Amino acid sequence: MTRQRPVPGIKRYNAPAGGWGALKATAKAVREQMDASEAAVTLFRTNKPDGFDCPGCAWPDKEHTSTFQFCENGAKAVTWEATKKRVTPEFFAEHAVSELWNWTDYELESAGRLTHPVAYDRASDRYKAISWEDAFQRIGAVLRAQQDPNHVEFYTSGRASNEAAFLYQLFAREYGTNNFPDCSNMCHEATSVGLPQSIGLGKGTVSLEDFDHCDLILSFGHNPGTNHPRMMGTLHECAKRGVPIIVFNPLRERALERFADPQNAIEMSTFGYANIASSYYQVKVGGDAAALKGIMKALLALDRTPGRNAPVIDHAFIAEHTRGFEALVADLDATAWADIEAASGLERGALEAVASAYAQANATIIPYGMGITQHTKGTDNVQQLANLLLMRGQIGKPGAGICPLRGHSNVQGDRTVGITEKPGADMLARIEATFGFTPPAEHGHDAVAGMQAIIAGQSKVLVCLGGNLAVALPDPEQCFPAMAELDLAVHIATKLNRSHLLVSKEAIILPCLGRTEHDIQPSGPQIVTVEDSMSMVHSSRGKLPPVSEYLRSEPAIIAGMAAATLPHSKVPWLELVEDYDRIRDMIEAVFPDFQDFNTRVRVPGGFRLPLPATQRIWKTPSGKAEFIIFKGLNEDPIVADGAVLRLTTIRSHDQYNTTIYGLDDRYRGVFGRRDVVFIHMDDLAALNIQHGDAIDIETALPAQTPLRLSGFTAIAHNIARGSIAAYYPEANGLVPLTYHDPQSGTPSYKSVPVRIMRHA
Ligand SMILES: Nc1nc2c(c(=O)[nH]1)N[C@H]1C(S)=C(S)[C@@H](COP(=O)(O)OP(=O)(O)OC[C@H]3O[C@@H](n4cnc5c(=O)[nH]c(N)nc54)[C@H](O)[C@@H]3O)O[C@H]1N2
Ligand SMILES: Nc1nc2c(c(=O)[nH]1)N[C@H]1C(S)=C(S)[C@@H](COP(=O)(O)OP(=O)(O)OC[C@H]3O[C@@H](n4cnc5c(=O)[nH]c(N)nc54)[C@H](O)[C@@H]3O)O[C@H]1N2
Ligand SMILES: [Mo]
Repeated sequence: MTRQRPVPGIKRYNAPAGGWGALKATAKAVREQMDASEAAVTLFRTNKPDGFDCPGCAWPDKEHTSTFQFCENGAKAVTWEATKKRVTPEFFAEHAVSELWNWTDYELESAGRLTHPVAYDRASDRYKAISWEDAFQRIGAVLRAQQDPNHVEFYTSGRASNEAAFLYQLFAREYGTNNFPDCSNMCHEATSVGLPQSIGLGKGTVSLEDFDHCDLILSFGHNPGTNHPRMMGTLHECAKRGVPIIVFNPLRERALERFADPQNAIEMSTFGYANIASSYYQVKVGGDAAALKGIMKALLALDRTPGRNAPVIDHAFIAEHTRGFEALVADLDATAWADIEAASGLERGALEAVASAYAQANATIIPYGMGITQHTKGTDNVQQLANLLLMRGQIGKPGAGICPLRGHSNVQGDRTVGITEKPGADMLARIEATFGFTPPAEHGHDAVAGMQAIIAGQSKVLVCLGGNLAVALPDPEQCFPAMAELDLAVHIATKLNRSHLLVSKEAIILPCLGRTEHDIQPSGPQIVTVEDSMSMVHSSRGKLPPVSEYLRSEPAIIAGMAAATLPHSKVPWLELVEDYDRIRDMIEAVFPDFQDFNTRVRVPGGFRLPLPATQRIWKTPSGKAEFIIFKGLNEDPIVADGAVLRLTTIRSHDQYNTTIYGLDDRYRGVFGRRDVVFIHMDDLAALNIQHGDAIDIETALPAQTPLRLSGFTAIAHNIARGSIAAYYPEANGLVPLTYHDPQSGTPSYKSVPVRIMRHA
């Protein structure tokens, strides 16, 4: 290999993931945000039976009863919320909104926790303190003045508790709309739409215990060392047990290669580590469906091999439990190996080896993340994972199943308690029976449709329960200016972000309690509840004093807005928030799966919601699990031009979605910067671009005006050929808002055809 010239901020990182590097990074997060003594106690309270649920990821804990599980990025999430820094009315008096606009996303959030409700004052271009009562009255007045309730968008980000989310959907539905853009629409919507068609359940089927019994893991498109760090403990145990872990990822992610468990005293003292992946396949960006078709085709061939005594395909399971297998076989037979190899970037032999490992395993788990879902064919991708599992009867038995890695810590729970733009008849009937009003049945907007309605000038009010919608969505050039045309934007938030600075005719920021803080209501201290990736519902109780006496809880804020908007409401808003047990009783009344909610959630570890597919009960229209065919092999339109690459957008190790904790991405060898694009060295050479050159990137979609991003730095990286990667949200300007999965509405953040050229 030729020696690369030095590029500022780019260094090779040779150590395993985790280990001492993780401990050092945690100490740094604590030092920068909190008092060390306070932090030790706070971190110790994370994911304890009587503590709070980690606001980081949705990976479950061993029954939420284990001793402290160390997690660097969980520590960052907690210290970021429990910071000593404050954004007060004095802060806003000092900094005009137009000045703050020029701050980076990192600087905005690191200014600290919001302490007071504030409203935008156009004359001074500043946010100014406002009383809670005045804020609620103003919101109520604008909402009541709308001609049509469908002109209002109610956005939810997945950190909201079940109690907050339930009240929020109730408020919007009594007001009269199903416009529920939700962070899940940018995330695992392909799972929520795809899996019900396949197996009659839009959630994962495995539990944490299943990982103790599996003998093969096929991992697709997720980066747990950064995004689900507590999963690394599980993968580490499986690897030590000798379970093969086969990884499909265009990038060589360090934590999937080797990991040193900071909980393991021997590994730490000897600088030891475990190899995680037994085989690592650098599939092309967007090439997973082709790879999966290849594995299924090879599996068929094995099954047809004369003289095999044990059948490779579970024909008995298929006959009893599924439909559509013959059509799948016909499609696989008609698909040529050469096309599979070209579309996946993987060789036939490699895919045959995976099929052979799968054929020998008794219990297989497939975990997957955004590398599968955020595509124009995200729903179809998810369904290919289900097909592969169904072929060997790997759903509904111990140690096997499908394992979507959810994003936000309660994104799954928010959907369970009614945040959906397409409500089912059952839920609507129960809301009506419980509360005595008729909720709207007409489908509302998801995230992309909601923003499109704002751009069209049709939606006039945006209420955000957390999040940073404008920055999280694709195409800021369209989204940012449209936000300024709204009549009103309301943001319920813990920290300042760019969406708050897109001030509309009126803009109000309402500061709320975070997970880590005490929530005291008239009946006493409250717990809230959340649902993790494995459908376990458990309680979360904040432990720290609130950062300001003016904060209110999310349920209290929603109730305040609702009471001010709906003077003749059928819902006793203010009574409900006096004691959250009352909200949970209402959740139980609307969702029968929450039977005995208040009792069961007080059992340490909580309870699991029913998952029919785990008992081989398929809640599909046919009553069977369905094989669903992926038509063709490619998701992107074929651009007949060898210079077209596929761009994927990814998270660094120092960020939580649009929250940037720091500018390093240690495991990928990037320090102090985020303006880079990862490219294979042979692709660089073919384009006559050098490692470290400044480049411009331009979308290459037929019949679309190209979107451009300029002045990024090209970095030679171990990534599949033909694929390039850049950080989210910096690269969102290259994702067209209209380029999304038609079935689930999920933007194609993980595959956009682009060209790159030397910076002009
Ligand atoms: N610390 C931290 N934790 C988080 C988050 C965070 O930002 N920071 N975000 C939370 C949220 S909301 C979510 S949704 C999850 C996200 O968790 P992940 O799903 O892990 O998120 P990403 O970093 O977007 O991408 C994951 C991986 O997909 C790979 N990939 C990209 N394109 C493709 C492809 O076409 N095929 C395949 N097979 N792989 C591909 C990338 O190389 C990357 O390793 O994490 C949650 N947890
Ligand atoms: N290009 C590209 N774009 C993407 C993605 C990608 O992979 N690539 N991923 C997508 C995904 S998976 C997701 S989930 C979305 C994320 O989209 P969002 O959920 O909208 O964004 P976040 O960055 O998680 O939101 C951060 C803000 O939430 C607020 N916040 C934090 N904690 C709390 C709390 O406890 N309560 C309240 N009320 N507010 C709080 C803070 O003000 C903070 O600034 O982005 C999507 N966008
Ligand atoms: Mo997400």
